[in-house]
Order: sequence, then structure tokens, then C-alpha cells
Amino acid sequence: MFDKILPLYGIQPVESDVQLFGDGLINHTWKVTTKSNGYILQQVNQSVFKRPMDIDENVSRLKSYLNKTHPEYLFVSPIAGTSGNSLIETPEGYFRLFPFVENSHSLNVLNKKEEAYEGAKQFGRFSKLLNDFDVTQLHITLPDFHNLTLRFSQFISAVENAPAQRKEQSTDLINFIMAQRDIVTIYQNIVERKEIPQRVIHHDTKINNVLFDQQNKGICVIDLDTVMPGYFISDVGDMMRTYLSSANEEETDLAKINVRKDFFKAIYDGYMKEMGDVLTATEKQYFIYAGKFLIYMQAIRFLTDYLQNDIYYGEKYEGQNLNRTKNQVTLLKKYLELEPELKEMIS
Ligand code: ADP
Ligand code: GN1
Ligand code: MG
Repeated sequence: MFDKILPLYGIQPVESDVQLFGDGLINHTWKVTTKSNGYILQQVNQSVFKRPMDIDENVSRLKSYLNKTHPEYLFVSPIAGTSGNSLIETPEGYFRLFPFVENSHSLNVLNKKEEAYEGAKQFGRFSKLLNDFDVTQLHITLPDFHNLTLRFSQFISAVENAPAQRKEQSTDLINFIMAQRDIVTIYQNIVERKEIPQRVIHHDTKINNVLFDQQNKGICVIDLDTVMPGYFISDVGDMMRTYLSSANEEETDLAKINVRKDFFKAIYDGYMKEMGDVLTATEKQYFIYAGKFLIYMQAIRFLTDYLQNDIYYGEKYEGQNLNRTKNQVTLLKKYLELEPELKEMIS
């Protein structure tokens, strides 16, 4: 496959080393190393992203805007192939090639609150620099991606149609999710009453979508497939979901899942350093809600997938999506317990 694809970028396959790379769940990613350069080659997951062209157009619009308004910003975008296109269609699917950001790495779990601060600052900076960009210029690359109302109704129908055994194994989790339905109602109110504005939102702020340098200072954000109009609660919420606990979403020893209060403060400080002057007063009131919104939605998404025989996330071992749900539900419970203290910290 690489023998056919790399030449489309003027790269000689015989002179390149190609290795699977990273821990992303959605796309296929390889690191390509030639004598002089490093690249990231990616095959877009077309069962998730039905219109890869839309992603390419979004990224190219953002790139032209940022090149004009903030030329100093490192915006990692795909390189044009010899045809001049940055998205290349082949019989195997759609591919793109990024310059490898040298001396960078991504983290799957944060060990220091300073890293949480850096990550939050990078995502805050991204939205801030795009604050005056007209969000209607962006395609919706994943319709209803963070529409919690819809995710909830999909969950209900997954419960109704689930194989008996999978449903039985999920009983406690289903009951917990049902009991926390208020989280959906608050979201519905936000949308219906237009309480907060639509912004350019990354929608996948988990920590391995930030590149860090060797001193673990943030360099930039990556994985721009889901950049589209949305609410800031999506970005802040996914940071809470992935930065607060010292164990990540794959952890099966639930005792290891925790909410590190100093990491919460670091997310707040890092994000607000950039977005503090941009967010409205109402948005600020929803800062803590953001964590509930996103952790709850991810629990719903993992459980829905389990009930639907893992058609979306797949599974590397049996019951992985059930375990991921237990993990996220545990995280949510710990977060809810601490809510009064978290409020106090940012009041
Ligand atoms: P996915 O959508 O599957 O999560 P990503 O775009 O996040 O794919 O890429 C997967 C991983 O590859 C990232 O977590 C990061 O470690 C690495 N990566 C992606 N792009 C670059 C880049 N331009 N430079 C260096 N590393 C990168
Ligand atoms: C997926 O692509 P990746 O691995 O960064 C997913 C996110 C989930 C995440 C859970 C397009 O992110 O929404 O939060 O897995 N992306 C898509 O790990 O569904
Ligand atoms: Mg990713």
C-alpha cells in the first residue's frame, strides 16, 4: 500500500521507514521517516467521517485565516501531494500527510499539573485565535457529534435493542445513567434558550491530541477532524475527562480512578489564561457543568457501543467498552462528589 501512496507525495518508498504510530482510536496513523524528514501519514476513517473533503476544506480555511492573522502560530496541516491536493483519494481510501513535529511527543496520561495547564492553554489558545473567525464557514464534519440529547436517545434505543446478555451485564450502569438525566436537561436548556454562543471548537481535547516538547511544554494541538462549530463545554469537558484522573479511560482497576483537584485548578487556569477575556459570564457559570456533560456523554457513548456489539469503537478484548463505561461512570461519580469543592476553588 505504501509503495503506491508515498510516491504521490514525491517520497521514495525504498528510502522510507514506515511504522504504525500513536494511540488514536479513529484514524490509522503511521510515522514515515526518510533520510531528511519525518512525516505522519494518516488514513481517514471513512466509516466515521463520511466526507473527508469537508475536513480538508475546514483545515485549509483555518490555515489561511491563521496564516494572515497569527502567522507565528504552529498550525499543523497536511502537505500538498504532487497533484497539488492535500487529501488524496486512492482505492484503499483517503490519505493525508503531515509534517512530523520534530522533538514532540504526546501523553496518554498526565503526571504533573503543569502538563494539564499546558494542554488547557493550548486548546484555549486555539479557540481564542479563532474567536473572530466566522464559524458558519466551517463544515459540520460529524453531524450531532456532541449533541447530548441525541446521544441519550440513541442510548435508550440501544438499551431497548441490546442482546439480552450484554444488557444484563450493564444493568447498574444503565440505571446510573438514567438517574443522572438532569445532565441532559441542562444541555437541552442551553441549546433551546441559546444561552451560550457557538465557537470554533476542537471537540476532541483529550491529552494525546496535544503535542508537547521535551520539557513537557505544550507546542500545539493536533487531530483537527472534529474542529467545527460547537460549545466551549465540549472542549473544557473533554479536558476534565482526560486530565483529572491519574488513570486513563482504559484502566480496569476502578480504585485507581481519581479526580485530582490541583489538576482541575490547572485546567481552569490554563484555559482561562487564554479564554478568560473571551468567554461570556454565562459560559463561565457552566465551567464545572462542562466536566459532567462530557464524562457523562462519553460513558453513554461507550455503553451504547457495547450494547450495539462494539460497532463504533471496536474492542481489543472482550468487554472493553463495558469496562470503559465502568471507568467513565466511576470518574463521573468522583467528579460529582467533589463538585462543591471545585466550585469553591474557582469562585
Ligand atoms: P486519531 O484521530 O486516530 O486520534 P491523531 O491525529 O490524533 O489520530 O494522531 C494519532 C497520534 O499521532 C497523536 O496522538 C500523536 O501522538 C501523533 N501525531 C499526529 N500528528 C502528529 C504530528 N504532526 N507530529 C507528531 N506527532 C503526531
Ligand atoms: C475518539 O480519535 P480519538 O481517539 O482522538 C473519539 C472521541 C472520544 C475518544 C475516546 C471522532 O477520539 O470523541 O472521546 O475517542 N473521536 C471520534 O477515547 O469519535
Ligand atoms: Mg487523536
